[in-house]
Amino acid sequence: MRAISEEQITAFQADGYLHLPRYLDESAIDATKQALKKVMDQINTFRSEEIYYEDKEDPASLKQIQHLENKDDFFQQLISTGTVYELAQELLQEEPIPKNIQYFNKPPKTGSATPAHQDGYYFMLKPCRALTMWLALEEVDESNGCISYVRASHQQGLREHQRTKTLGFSQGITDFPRPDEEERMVKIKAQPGDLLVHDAITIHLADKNRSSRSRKAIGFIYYAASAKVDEAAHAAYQQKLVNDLREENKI
Ligand SMILES: O=C(O)CCC(=O)C(=O)O
Repeated sequence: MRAISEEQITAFQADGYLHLPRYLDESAIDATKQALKKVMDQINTFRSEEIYYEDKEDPASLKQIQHLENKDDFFQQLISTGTVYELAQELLQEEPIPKNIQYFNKPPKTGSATPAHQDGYYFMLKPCRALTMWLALEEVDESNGCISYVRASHQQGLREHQRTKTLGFSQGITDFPRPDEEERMVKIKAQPGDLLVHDAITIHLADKNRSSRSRKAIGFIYYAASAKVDEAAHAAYQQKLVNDLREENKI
């Protein structure tokens, strides 16, 4: 059975993103939250470069956990089998390679903005064929940092990026926004279970969380099997980032 329609595939190809309301039902979201709680219970055993806090000294400011697939089998299954994996296959139109399943939060009042970026910049793939999915675990709107996409930006190639001060989103587009990009920006409000999908070249960003609610989500990264990673460049980039963050006392 197809996860989505032909029209949705066409829209994804034209716009570089897709919003699938209530893609996962309430019971799937509950199961995800429970598995997340199990992961949180072991948080002290994870390497510091896999957990980011807005303020390292404040456990309530947890904002990101990397590689949930290695921390609980539930997440390994979620990214590599079933409806989410099948959707990745339909949209990539080839075999998806699951790479990372992440927890994202923007804690109330303190969750910082996500700078405008393209995931492909740090994926370092040739060709740059990959996609990211973003599953809302709670209500997300303009006040708590909903995701914005620049429509059709994936058709215009990768842009220059530079280091930002934002932990977890360390790269931002140098010359964003270009004149027409504000008009093409689409803010996506989401309900729990909504799934957003974007191409690795699509420009996206999110505001900070100004509300007193949290903003929890799960991110999935898939590379296309035909995309080859520049392993040496990627490893050097990751190592430099970890060294910089340690030096800055952020992790
Ligand atoms: O959660 C966010 O604010 C941004 C997520 C993101 O950039 C991504 O999933 O690629």
